[in-house]
Amino acid sequence: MKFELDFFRQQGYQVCRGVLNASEIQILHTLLAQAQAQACQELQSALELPELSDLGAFMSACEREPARFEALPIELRKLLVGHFSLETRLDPLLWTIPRSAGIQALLAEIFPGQRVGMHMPPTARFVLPGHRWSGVPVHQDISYNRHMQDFVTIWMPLVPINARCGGVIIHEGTGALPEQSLPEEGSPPYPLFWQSELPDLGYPQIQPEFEPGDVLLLNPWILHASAPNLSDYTRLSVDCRFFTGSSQKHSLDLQHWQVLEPSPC
Ligand SMILES: O=C(O)CCC(=O)C(=O)O
Repeated sequence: MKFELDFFRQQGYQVCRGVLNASEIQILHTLLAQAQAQACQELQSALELPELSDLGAFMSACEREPARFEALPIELRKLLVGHFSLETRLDPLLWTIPRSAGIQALLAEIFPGQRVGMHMPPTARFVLPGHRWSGVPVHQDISYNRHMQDFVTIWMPLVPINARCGGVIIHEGTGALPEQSLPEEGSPPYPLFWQSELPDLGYPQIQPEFEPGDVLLLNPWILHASAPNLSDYTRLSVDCRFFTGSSQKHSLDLQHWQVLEPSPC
């Protein structure tokens, strides 16, 4: 498999089609669909919700009274914003991604001749229909990932992504912007969990469509945000960060398939 990445180098993002094969997609989808069912049960029972559909009302109440959200255990807060548990993110089945021939071909094109690591653990997300609280506000990946110098995000959905089941909104033309300063904490809109939203600089916004197996490459500077899920099915996706050089957090060595301790500063 060979990829032409000139567009990525110029624009800071690119959609690559058919990177993961059907059996890789099946492994990842099964893992995350089971984990999502379990996460929903956990949320319903921990929050004592009669129905899962009461989750929206619970989150709206937290928006009116953020202290209520902040008082919850961190693992519960993460589930509420669509982050799978650490146990799921550490599942070796997620190594299907860096072991995939398609992903390896992409990495060889992005980092030619270089030794590549994957930040551990990868992020895996579920976005329940209409659950807007799982949406990451407009950001640059650099501001969430200061522990790696040279990295690329590979985002991949495990369900079809279209105008209703949204994936990622890209602010086209921002791939070479310098790092933007975050607005003062507390300035509106104040997210429940994420860093404050970067201001909209007026660039055109696009929302690519995907089939499972397609992936999105993002450089650390491009402005992007989650798109809402207006469909009637849950969005399942994984985002992995691959880097060269050292990392000050745990990573997966893609040559020896070992998890490495953080490098000293
Ligand atoms: O999956 C999402 O909704 C957001 C992903 C994202 O912003 C990222 O991977 O940097």
